[in-house]
Amino acid sequence: MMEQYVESVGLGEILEKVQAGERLSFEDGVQLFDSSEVTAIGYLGNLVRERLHGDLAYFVRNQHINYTNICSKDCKFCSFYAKKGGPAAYALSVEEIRERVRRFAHLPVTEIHMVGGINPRLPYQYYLDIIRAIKEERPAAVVKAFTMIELQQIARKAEKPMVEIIRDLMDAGLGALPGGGAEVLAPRVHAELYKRKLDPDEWLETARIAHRAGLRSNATMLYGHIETHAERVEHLCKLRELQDETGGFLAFIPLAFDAKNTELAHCPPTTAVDDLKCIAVSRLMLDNFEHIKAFWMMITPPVAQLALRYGADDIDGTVLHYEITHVIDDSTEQALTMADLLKLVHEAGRIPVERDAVYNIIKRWDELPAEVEPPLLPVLH
Ligand code: V47
Repeated sequence: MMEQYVESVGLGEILEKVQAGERLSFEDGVQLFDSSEVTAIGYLGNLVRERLHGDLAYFVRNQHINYTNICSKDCKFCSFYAKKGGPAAYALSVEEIRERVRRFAHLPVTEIHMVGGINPRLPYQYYLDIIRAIKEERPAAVVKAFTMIELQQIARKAEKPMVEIIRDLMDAGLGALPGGGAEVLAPRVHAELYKRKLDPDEWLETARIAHRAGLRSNATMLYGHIETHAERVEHLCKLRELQDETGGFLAFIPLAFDAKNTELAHCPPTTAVDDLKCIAVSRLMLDNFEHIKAFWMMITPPVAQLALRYGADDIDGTVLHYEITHVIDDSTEQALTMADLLKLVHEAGRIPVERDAVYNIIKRWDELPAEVEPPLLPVLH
């Protein structure tokens, strides 16, 4: 039935490739994004998702820390960095970072996700000290910190080669890299939106060096602004190529653009159809990525729930304190308790699996518990 429907909407050849486990081409990716047949695209994404993960859906209990919002890069899509009329400038001291970790010491957090702006005043030692401080407060947690552009800044401050600072950071306790800063790996988008940051080749080269040094990372794509469908697919193909080479990527996360308080305020919000297509097409194109994450905070919990049937196998988790898009205006603030999260996953016909930052499995929730212990996790602020 479903197969006939997929063929009838012109996606028969792609279906055959997916069934045969064959790699999709650049043109296939563009055809998928150009199609409005989101149910057919989701069916295809789900075939791959279930082949890889069956009914499992992963989540993590994490805390986000943004160590500074001072940034010299002036990206047009960003509402987080301190600018006139925007949020007040700050840079957390090592002690303040310790405090932030201690604030949630009673909760079973296994991942600390830490990123910040490119703040030229922070010395090399600071980056090592903040990692060490977090590890002292939470020795068992994986510290997933610093995007490729931050690594470049850290290397500049250290006046050392990238590979050496990566080793220093790993010695201090860095366990993985988050996927931010990739934006859209296409020269036109780089020139128009984030020209002072790493260009696509530099981002990929930094990821290559990190992966070769044994540091695994995620990768993101910021969609829903000026990018074309072809540029999205270019982004996915570049990541797929690097993954063939290094195998260092853990998860891919499409990030829905939130235009509020940015220079691109005229961009309409992304739609559920586009959010679901991004999930499904990335699942289909990134045949060498194990995990596709639906970041519920950006696409809303209901759409993230559907994403678990469109290609996503991961829902990020009980994010504590997210500032990148929730700093000035709280109108989009959402809350998801641990009980909400388990219900959401279960209702989608999936089995919630708690994992750490590098996908070690912590606990499988085959049945929904009557009560969740330890306490329900609050989310955000
Ligand atoms: O690189 C910036 C994006 C990223 C906006 O690795 C925006 O598990 C939407 O990378 N609207 C940082 N997005 C966040 C990030 C991330 C998030 C969740 C999980 C993981 C992971 C990584 O946020 C930036 C940029 O691409 N961003 N401004 C905005 N207005």
